[in-house]
Amino acid sequence: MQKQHQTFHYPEAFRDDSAVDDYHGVKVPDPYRWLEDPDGEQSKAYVEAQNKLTMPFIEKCPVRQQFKDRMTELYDYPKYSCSFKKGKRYFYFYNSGLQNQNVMYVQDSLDGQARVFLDPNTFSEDGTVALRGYSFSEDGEYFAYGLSNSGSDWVTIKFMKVCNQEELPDVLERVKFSCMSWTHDGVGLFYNCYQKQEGKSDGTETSTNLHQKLYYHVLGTDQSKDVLCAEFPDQPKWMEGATVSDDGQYVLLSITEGCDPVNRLWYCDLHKLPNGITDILPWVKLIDNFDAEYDYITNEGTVFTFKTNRNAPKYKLINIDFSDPAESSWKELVPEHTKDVLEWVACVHSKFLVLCYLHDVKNVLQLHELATGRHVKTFPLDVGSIVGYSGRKKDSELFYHFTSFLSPGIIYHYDLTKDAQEPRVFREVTVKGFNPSDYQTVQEFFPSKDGTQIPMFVVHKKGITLDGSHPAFLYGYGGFNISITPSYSVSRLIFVRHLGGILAVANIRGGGEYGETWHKAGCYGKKQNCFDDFQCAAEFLIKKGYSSPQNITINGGSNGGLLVAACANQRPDLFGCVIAQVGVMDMLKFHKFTIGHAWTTDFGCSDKKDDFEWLYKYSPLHNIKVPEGDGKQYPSTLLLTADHDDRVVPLHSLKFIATLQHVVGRSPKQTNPLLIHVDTKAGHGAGKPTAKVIEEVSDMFAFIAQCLNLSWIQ
Ligand code: X98
Repeated sequence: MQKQHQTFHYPEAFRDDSAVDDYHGVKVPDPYRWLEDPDGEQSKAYVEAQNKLTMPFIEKCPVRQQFKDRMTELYDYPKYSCSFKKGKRYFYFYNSGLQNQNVMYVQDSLDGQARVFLDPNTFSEDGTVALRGYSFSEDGEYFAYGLSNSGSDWVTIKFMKVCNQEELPDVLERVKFSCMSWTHDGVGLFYNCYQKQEGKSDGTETSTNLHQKLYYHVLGTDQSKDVLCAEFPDQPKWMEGATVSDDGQYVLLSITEGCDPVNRLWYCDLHKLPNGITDILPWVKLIDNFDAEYDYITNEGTVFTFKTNRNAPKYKLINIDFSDPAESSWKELVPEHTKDVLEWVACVHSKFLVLCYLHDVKNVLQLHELATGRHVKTFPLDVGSIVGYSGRKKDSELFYHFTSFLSPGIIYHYDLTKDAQEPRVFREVTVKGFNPSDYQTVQEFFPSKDGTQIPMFVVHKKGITLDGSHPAFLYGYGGFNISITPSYSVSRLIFVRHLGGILAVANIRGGGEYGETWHKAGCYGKKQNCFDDFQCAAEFLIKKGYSSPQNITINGGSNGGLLVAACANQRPDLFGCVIAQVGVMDMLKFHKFTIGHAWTTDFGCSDKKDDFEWLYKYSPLHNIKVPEGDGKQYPSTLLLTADHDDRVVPLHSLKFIATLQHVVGRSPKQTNPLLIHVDTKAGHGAGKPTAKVIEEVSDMFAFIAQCLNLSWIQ
């Protein structure tokens, strides 16, 4: 099959030459500023025109239907979450295979009959209403749950009586980035919301989210009667999550001012409120700076256990006695590991702690004693990730959910009352029609530009020849302390199985793979490290004979969309195809829209001169140029975004594509497509219905197959 060379007639986009911003004396044109208004007639027509060009291109790719059919077939396997106990009942999530949303089931015992408890599929025809957060009252008799529409971050909280699944009249609106924590008396719960803003709030707006507040809602009352418990009028960016302690006596307030793993830690002793919760709480400011993270684990009386990165970038456990809170009196319960990152900790069966570590991007699960921190046992685990856990202080059992590139999922059950026993496989799923033993996962380490060793997982068919002929799908994220651990992806495995591909996942800097030092090595003025790491990943794949430049697709979403767009600008010669999903593209303006201000902790902010200088150097929108050299062109590019993405608003992708098509798309040597698809009734990704997930991955891999000239291998 010959590669199609096609001339594209990109939609006309008006260039407003009068739109120019001044950053510290530097004039920066912003000709597509009008695209920042999602409701403008011009913007709407522009989106429509782009979709009209993109969708026929994708739909005519011969691989599109084959991919979709195979995806529909292979994705149709049962998916379970860990079971968890609330009050006297057990609950779990289940998806029979292709249901748009996971269904919550209830059982009276682990082997009792399961009944549907909450089925979000009944909330909309097309599956676009999704469950976003939930919380049971301490006795398990009341259930609060958040619903979000079309993928937006906005949430409506509703309530249900558990015994008869009776819907209660309480409704909480204007909720976003919210905690949900009940007081143990079952009277009500803490949650967060924002003041009413001008205009719409359905997730298609771009207005900034400032002045988040903490409220207490008393069950059975109107939201207008909710008690304001914390607000920070002088600190518009502060956000605050409340957690009621395991013993019900305290409420802990974790205050953040962005996405960094640091927080203030205030608390209130609920026993010292003679009239209950009626006003702003009398907070005790235990930690009143943003120097480190303090994550509440549990407490025994006034002795509180926290996971912290205070002087410990790989995290450790400490005890702070609230009756003697001076830092000099803090006790180290489990010291920082020399190499492994302590990712999360849970208290279980009164006296134990479950510690989950990340060891070279693979999870390790351990049991320790709460009283001493002593290591009791390490749970047997294959190479992969723990993607689910349940088991609280008052439970005598725990469940954990394991997955990896080639294992769709195993849920283990461990009964702590029977300590001689090993965890048993509680549920194991297999995917019919896909034999994992035909494939292998290798963890490679390659040097980046500055010599730093970067890990990368590579998944491929066993026995392939490393002759550079294979198409590679290289994924990365590189930011916000987020670690990209092994995961099972049907669409990527179809790429490996039916398009002869190699899957590569690079654990570049900016993530949390080796703790806070690794994260910070990809922040602010060091953001270029992320791009260097990713480009070196591609060069390594080429050097080792896995692939070759024209056969490499790079993919990332959100901060990873920024990553792949910046890399395409910097090294267009290194990649054949770029798929940037919901990316941050305008690094000079991201802080102005919705929750963008919270990302200055990784990116910095163009309001500051130093920050402006490094942001301007790599901002995808501001660094688009025609690749130098005869016949050299920009990789085939597909941007994906959606109308209800209020995390990374679509204007980032729209301004980027307008500039790309204007600067590069008009060059006669540019025959590779430069396209965008703007989905409707979809957001940043959370809660996306299965039907939309299948459409999206089919579009992506059809585009790759078309642009890289790949044919379907039966
Ligand atoms: C966010 O922007 C996360 C947004 N966000 C939350 C919640 N709390 C937050 C508190 C402070 C700052 C941001 C917060 O979602 C939250 C709380 C309770 C329940 C649910 C949510 N993130 C970054 C992001 O989306 C990185 C990952 C999280 N980005 C998009 C970074 C650049 C592109």
